[in-house]
Amino acid sequence: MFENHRKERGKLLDIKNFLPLGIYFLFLLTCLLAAEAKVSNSNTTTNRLRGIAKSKIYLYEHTDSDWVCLDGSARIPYDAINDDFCDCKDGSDEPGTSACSNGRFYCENEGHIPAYVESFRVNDGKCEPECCDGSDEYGGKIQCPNNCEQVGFEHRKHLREIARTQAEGARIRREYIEYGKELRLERQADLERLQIELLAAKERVKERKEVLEQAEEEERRQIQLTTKPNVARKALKKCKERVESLHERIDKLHENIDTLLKIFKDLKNDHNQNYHDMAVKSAIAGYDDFLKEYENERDENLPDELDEEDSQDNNDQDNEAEEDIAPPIHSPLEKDEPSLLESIIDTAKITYNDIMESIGLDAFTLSTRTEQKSVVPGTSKGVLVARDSLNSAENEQREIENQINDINSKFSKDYGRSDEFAKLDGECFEHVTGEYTYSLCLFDSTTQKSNKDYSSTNLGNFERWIGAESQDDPAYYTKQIYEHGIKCWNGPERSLKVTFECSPENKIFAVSETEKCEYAMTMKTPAVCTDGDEDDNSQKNVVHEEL
Ligand code: MAN
Repeated sequence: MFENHRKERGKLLDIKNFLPLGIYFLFLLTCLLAAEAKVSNSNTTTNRLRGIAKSKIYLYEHTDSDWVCLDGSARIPYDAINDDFCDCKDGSDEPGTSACSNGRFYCENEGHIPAYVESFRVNDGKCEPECCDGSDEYGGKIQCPNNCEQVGFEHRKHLREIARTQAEGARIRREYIEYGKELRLERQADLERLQIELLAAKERVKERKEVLEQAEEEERRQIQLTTKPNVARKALKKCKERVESLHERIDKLHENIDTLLKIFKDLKNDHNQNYHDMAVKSAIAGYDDFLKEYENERDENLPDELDEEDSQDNNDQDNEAEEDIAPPIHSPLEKDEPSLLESIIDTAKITYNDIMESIGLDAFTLSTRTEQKSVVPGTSKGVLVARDSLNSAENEQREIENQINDINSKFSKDYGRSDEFAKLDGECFEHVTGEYTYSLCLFDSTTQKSNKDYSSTNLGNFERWIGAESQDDPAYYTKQIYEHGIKCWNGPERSLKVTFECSPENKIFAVSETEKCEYAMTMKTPAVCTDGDEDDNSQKNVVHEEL
């Protein structure tokens, strides 16, 4: 190919061999050649520099020696630049034509911003949007208008809008940072206060445990005091039951006697006295004797009055006995502690009862205070109050510990270089796509909900920041990963990566499933907006076109 170019250049040189044909023709020809050379030189210069950025023109300077490809892959005559024939491996000899597949054409785009398009798009009959000046279509296949003034105007307007939203985003971000700082200070103060409160709460629990132990000890003592009389009371109850059944038996016998007496009375009144039956007379005499004795005996024992007293006694004792069987859980309002005098009397009564029981006179035992106040373990007023008090102290301690754990877990979260994400902790956002509604609760979890049956699938829980390897890299706080979501059938556990982009508003911008059960989300947030005045050297985010 290099030879081809040399050959072209040889043909031009042969033209000079015609000069010796005549002075007239020589003069005429000289004038024509001079004129042609002038036009050709200016065309050549234009062509040679076509598609080259102003800043790169020095690389294409015309020298006496051959021109060297920018990658050094070949030496070619200067005229071979932009001659529509590709000589250099890097395509650098054809910046203004489509001859090299790997070349780039530079559009000046005056009034807008310059741009490069791939060489194959030069003179392809299409106006490239990147070349608003139409310079890529100089071949004549199509006339492309120069729109750069208008395009540049729109572009500058767009840039101003971007700058405005970026500045607004950065302003909000500064508020977030302020919020994060205050929150950290508040939490620090809360933590210090809670730690002091925890010490006091622990001390309270310790004291109340001791009080409960004392109350339980006192209760045990009370129970011991009541155990012995209770045994006696149970024996007494059995005796009373026996007495009752004997009373019933006596009543029955009285009834029988009354029946017999009535028979004898009838016999006495109705028998025929004229018969002088000795057996009848003897029976009537026996009846009279018995009746006299029976009535005397009944008068002496005054059975009705005795019965009444007995019955009253029985009732009283029954009540006491019932209390024995089901000892009362005495009211917390009752006075619990016996006075010294009461204790002495109780002790005397117990001793007296022991003696009476040992000689078989159980019915004459006396009830004691401790009997009336018998206690079920764990139910005495002292124990109940002490236990309640301990429970409430333990609850307070637990509550304080929970609050401390909560704060510590928040402290352990990385809210960004300047705590700019603290404000968004736990905030949830949704994004509806065709089939699913995705939601993201920042620093927590992310889900995919079916728009058909509303079933919800966990896509993962917050793991860490992944914007860059190092935390010092400004990009570090631009991406998060949520992992260990519900396992994909025949696949991995679901996971989601979020990329944050600057915007004054918090919103999920897009979600896609890049691989099966691996999701990518773009979220807009002011938390990553900076305007160059950042004191924390955060990354300067480019606001994306969607703004
Ligand atoms: C559900 C969704 C999809 C996922 C498949 C995998 O349909 O979670 O995003 O690709 O399960 O089976």
